[in-house]
Amino acid sequence: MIVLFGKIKDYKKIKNKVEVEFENKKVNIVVINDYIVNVFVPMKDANYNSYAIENDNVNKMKFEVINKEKKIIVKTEQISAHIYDNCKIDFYNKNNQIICKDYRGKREPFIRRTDNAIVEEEGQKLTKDIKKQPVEIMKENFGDEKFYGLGDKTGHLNKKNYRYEMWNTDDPTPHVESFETLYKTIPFLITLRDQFSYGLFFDNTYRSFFDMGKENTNYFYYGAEGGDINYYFIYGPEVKNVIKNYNKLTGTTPLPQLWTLGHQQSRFSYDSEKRVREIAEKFREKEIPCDAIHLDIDYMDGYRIFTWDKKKFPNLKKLVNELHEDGFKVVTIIDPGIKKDSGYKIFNDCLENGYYITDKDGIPYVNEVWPGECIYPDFTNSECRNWWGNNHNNLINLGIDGIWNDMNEPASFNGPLPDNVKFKNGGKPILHKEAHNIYGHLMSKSTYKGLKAITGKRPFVITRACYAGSQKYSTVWTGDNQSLWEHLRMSLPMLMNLGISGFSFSGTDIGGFGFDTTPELLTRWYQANLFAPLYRNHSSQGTRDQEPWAFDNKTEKIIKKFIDLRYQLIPYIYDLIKESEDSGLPVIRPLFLQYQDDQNTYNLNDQYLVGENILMAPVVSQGEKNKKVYLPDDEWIDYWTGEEYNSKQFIIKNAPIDIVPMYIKKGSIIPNYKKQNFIGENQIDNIILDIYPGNGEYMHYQDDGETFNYKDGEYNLYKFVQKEYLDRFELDLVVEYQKYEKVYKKTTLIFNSLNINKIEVNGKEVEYTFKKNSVFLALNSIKEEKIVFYK
Ligand code: MIG
Repeated sequence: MIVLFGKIKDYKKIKNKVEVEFENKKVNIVVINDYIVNVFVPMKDANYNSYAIENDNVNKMKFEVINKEKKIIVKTEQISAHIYDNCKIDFYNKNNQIICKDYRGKREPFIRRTDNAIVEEEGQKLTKDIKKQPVEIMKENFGDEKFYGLGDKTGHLNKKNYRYEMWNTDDPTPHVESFETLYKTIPFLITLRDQFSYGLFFDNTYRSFFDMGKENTNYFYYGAEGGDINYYFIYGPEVKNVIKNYNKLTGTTPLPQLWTLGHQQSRFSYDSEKRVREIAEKFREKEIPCDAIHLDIDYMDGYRIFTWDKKKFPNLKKLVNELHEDGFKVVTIIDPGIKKDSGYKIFNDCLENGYYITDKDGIPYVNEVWPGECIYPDFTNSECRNWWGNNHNNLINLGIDGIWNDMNEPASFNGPLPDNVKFKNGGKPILHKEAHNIYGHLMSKSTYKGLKAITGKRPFVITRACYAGSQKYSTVWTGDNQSLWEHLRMSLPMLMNLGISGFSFSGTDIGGFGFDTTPELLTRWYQANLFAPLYRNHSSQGTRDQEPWAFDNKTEKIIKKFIDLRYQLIPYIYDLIKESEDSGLPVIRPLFLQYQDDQNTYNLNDQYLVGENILMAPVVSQGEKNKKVYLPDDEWIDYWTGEEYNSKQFIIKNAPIDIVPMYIKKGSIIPNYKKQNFIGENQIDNIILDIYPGNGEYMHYQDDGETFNYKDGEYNLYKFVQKEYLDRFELDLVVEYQKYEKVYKKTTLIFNSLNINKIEVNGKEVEYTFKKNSVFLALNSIKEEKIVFYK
């Protein structure tokens, strides 16, 4: 079906909405704020309820509607949408520059000159072209577009000239550049042009497609197999502003418990109490920090979710208790499939209450997953979601600290779920083809809410499948990567694109999941993902051991060095996640986010910024010992040597296996903790400020790292400001806000300069020491200090 809109006949302004009437169709242009306009054409459901956008974020807005000959202009303070016949819409900024233009021509795909039958007979994979979709939006390419976002799709940072498909898919073969689908649906595209940037959020849960100029370089388009034309145009001009506004729509990543930023160890599977104890003991014996151990599917009784195997784990409660005493948290996996077994309570409950999805005749739909034949809970049903959430009670009573959701694409071993499988969806039934891409989203939402209700703490949920907006409920990992250098390389653009697509809390399986890792690859992975908020080593059944000590002493020592460093820097990562919660900006950032005018950053796949202060350029190739590093427009200090570099240059950094190229922006103040074997090993009463002399400001956040009390104001905020003068540096430590009682008792300043003759604190000269290349100074708790470092 092709919508022929026809000519504009009339329009009506109703609150924030302009209803434009074309000859054949009514279209809603909704002004969300000065930067965001929603284009909604009801094709299926005029009263569409978004799964991604859950807050009622439409405030009353002032905007103009101008009726010109042949067009209607909807104009906010920042942008205007020009609406023409046939529902062609062009967006302009307030300087009247055209930002984004509907393509007026027809689709003209390139031709594949091939005989499909022969290709298939040879066993090669056919790349199928996308046919005309019932929902399709085409935009003109001006030529200067770079495309980012879309979550963790394979390939490079910049998606220009590539095409992807949104259909949550579990495909265990190695994820390579030619993959068009993966586990997640995050239909948010960021376009960066030479002078400005904008985002397009296509809120449609059907199988959908994004083509960034692959089939024809004159246009890009997105489309779906069903649903409505429903997209949000989000203007920058800064990419940061696009991201912030996208997060306003879909929600931000909430502040997690502090321990979740620690190192985590997983394996498919640690499948006995004995093995779990061995692993835990090894970490403590070797003093390699670790905060959590994950139990993969084999902890369960015949893969029945919410149960455990009494033979392999005769006293799980005791085990968890002991692990807690030793400073470990325990995370268990939960899959959606419920084993068809009349002696199994969860199955019976699900059946009795009708909490399952059905085939077209209303009979429970059955497919196979790990437990064998299974029924699938209907997460579109809120009662089912509550029930599901409550089921975690058992695990929480055992002391389980976090839940890892897997297989929720949903995956199935016996062919895909048919399109016509039915979901209740709160009285407005939908079919699988509409529900598929939100299955993981709703599962993790239900898990989050359940955990929150049961524990009162900030829930820790990890999910593999998700939809836009799942960041409110769950962290994500990128699924089954393999121990391949190619996958280490790809982990960086994946983390960066996830970050700018709303998912600040993410990670990849460190060391690689499938295939056997090598000492060098494992080490480089720990380095490259050093700041991935989810810092978890995981590997598949049948692969070689992959724990930090799985190889030789040298490898173990180097890995330990980096895990130690991670723990030192956790307060910096925590500050950044707080920023994610407040503004939506991610922890891991592509360089163009900060240096948008710098062309050298547009295709930088193997470097990232952590917030604004740390630049990482990990080695991601085997045997590489010299890394080309781009330093953008600021002055940078080599973290390892203290050498200073001027901006806007490429340098070669010598990076033997025990070094990851890491740079700190001049003027930075990086909060550190003392080394711990796990979060909370010692009461954290000492904050260490690692200071890189220059001009700069930093806000540091502190709270209990566990509860929601911070929402009631129980937190502390510190502001650190440093200024450089000819003869001195001045550092002001200020308590901006203080309602959390466990304030730091000690403050250690590391001033990274040797050029100091005298230090004064609040006008009084003080003693200090030199260590390596820095000055060390110990203070008590921060009240309001002015520290002057005389050159
Ligand atoms: O079919 O639970 O991505 O992390 O170890 C494989 C077993 C099922 C896939 C997950 C992986 C996990 C594995 N799971």
